[in-house]
Amino acid sequence: MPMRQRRKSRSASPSASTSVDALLSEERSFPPPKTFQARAHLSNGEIYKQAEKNYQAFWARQAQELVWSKPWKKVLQWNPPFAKWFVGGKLNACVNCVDRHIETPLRNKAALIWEGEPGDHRTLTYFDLYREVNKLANGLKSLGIKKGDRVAIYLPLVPEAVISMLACARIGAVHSVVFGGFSAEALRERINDASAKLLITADGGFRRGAIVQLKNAADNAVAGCPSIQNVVIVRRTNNEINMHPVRDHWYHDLVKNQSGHCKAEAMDVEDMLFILYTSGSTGKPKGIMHTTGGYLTGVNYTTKYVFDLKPDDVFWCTADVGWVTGHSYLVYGPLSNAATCVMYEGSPDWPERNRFWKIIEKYGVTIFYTAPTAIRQFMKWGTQWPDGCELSTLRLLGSVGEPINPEAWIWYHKYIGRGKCPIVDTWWQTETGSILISPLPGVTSLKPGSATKPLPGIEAKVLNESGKEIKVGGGYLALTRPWPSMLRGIYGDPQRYKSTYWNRWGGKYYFTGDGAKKDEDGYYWLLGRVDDIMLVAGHNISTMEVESALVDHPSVAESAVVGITDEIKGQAIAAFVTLKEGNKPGPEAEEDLKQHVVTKIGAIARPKKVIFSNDLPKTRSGKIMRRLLRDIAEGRALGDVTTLADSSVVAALKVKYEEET
Ligand code: 6R9
Repeated sequence: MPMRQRRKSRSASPSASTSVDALLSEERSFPPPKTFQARAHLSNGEIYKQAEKNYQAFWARQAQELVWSKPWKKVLQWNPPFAKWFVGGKLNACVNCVDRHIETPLRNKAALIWEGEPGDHRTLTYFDLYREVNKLANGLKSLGIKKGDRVAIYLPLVPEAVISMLACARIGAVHSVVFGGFSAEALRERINDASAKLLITADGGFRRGAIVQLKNAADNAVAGCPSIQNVVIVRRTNNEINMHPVRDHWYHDLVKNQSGHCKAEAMDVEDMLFILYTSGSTGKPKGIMHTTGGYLTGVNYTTKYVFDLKPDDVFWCTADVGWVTGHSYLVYGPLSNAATCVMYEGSPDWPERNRFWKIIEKYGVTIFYTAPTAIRQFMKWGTQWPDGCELSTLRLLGSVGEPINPEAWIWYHKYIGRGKCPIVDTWWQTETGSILISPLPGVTSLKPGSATKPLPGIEAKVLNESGKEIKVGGGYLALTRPWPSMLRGIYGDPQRYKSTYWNRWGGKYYFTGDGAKKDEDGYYWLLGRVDDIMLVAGHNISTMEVESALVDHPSVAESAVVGITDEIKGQAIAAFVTLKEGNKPGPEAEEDLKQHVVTKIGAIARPKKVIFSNDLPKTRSGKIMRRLLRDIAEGRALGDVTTLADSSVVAALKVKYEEET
């Protein structure tokens, strides 16, 4: 069993602590706006009842929304913890995302509206996408790629990233996308784990006006990857690169003379569609496997109903394709629904801090899906940036990746949604494939900070250590029956699949690793990873609750809270805090913040230390690495920092911490 889980199981289940109750009593409820509801796909709770009547029949109805080349025989074969959905069926993911639309008037609809960081711009219609994908699929075949082969993709956020994923899917190759911000070492480890035969990369990518040398990193990685036979390079930045005479091929040369038609493989429903590595905070990255039919059913269904997607929407999910959010809500979910997707290559503050709002204004974005870490960054920069932009096209906002603290929720609602857009706070994981806990925007009354309820078809429960359900109160979040887009395992390691997700309750339920609390209305409040629960003088306090209290203070932009060993209390609280621009750190500010937490939560949650810092260590997908903060706060040597977005942040923080304490 991995370290972090052993550590987790030592602490008792997170119980209802005063702070969440305080939050709940303060919270306001936001029913769906009447005008939104009037047009929504779903405007009452009927679908929940239908799904509960027979969940397998419900999922079968969702699967029927896809095109199948052969119908399935059996909806579910459940041999815990191994599930097969829509057994016997055949389909192709690329056909579902592209071909089926070009046989209709959707042929000329914009599929991807892409903007590069320097301001260049491309729009690909569904037909354009079809043509590009087919050419590349033929190109990959010409390099010997066949059904079942693994192809690694290491690209900036350019249309070729989407085209590459779909081209793999078309010929039945399994893609493994590695985020372009990862190092050569991280890329090498992932290529080798999957024994990928081919790598698709680029000369470089743009980030804050500079060129990220992707090809250099790829060369360094591939030097240690015996399985790679060919490397295909997209020309993006035009910087000089080394071309290996046999191994390397320019993308544009490869596709130049290929036919624009390539037969799509009829894939078995349970054939692998992709592997995606998720790092977690310790241990070797896990190659999460998703298969074709179940995954596509999950993302197709959730994109339509969670985002209330309509034919005229302009949908912008800001995630990179290197994360599961990019896979599910930039590629497979929206394209299988024939959506128009906005895609932006670069940084939100380039050349100015209003770049996102300018993009929304320019393309008339109607649905905007981003992460709390970005929202808190926008809060820190101030409202003058969105204020100057035309955001009136927006009709729905989404959040994913972390619990969104009520303060950030309200800010997002007020300054981006201008008070009229529902917010869907969507809880899910790389492992779950698609959104599982989320409001339905035309149905659910929202409570800021709560992901609300499991979607129709999903059964999630809050359990205690021994597997007993907690109807009202806190515990472990478990998924208590299979769902179509669930992971099918960890690549090459079935044992780790069992021990990581299925050991806690004797193989019966899937353990999410997250703590959650259910309130009297049956709403779920995600409390973060279970190893982020502190035990202070015998009370369970979630780091997220203290962070919420801190961010609630007008001077605070962001905070990360960790438990540190304390002789008297068992654990005490250390708070790392980033102040909004124009606020001064110092002993007075420290005392003020401690007092604020006492007022919001109670004396039990008073931080022992407040450490001011301009940056917090985050993974490249924006999640705060609390493990590293604990190392700093407890004076230990720093552990693995390879998945950090900026590793200098921790080193600087460590020095500062040691000076101050
Ligand atoms: C999609 C994604 C999964 C972990 C998950 C949880 C946290 C994601 C959340 C949320 C509270 C939300 N998480 N969404 N916590 N509210 N709306 O982020 O996948 O990168 O695998 O992370 O992220 O802790 O277990 P992944």
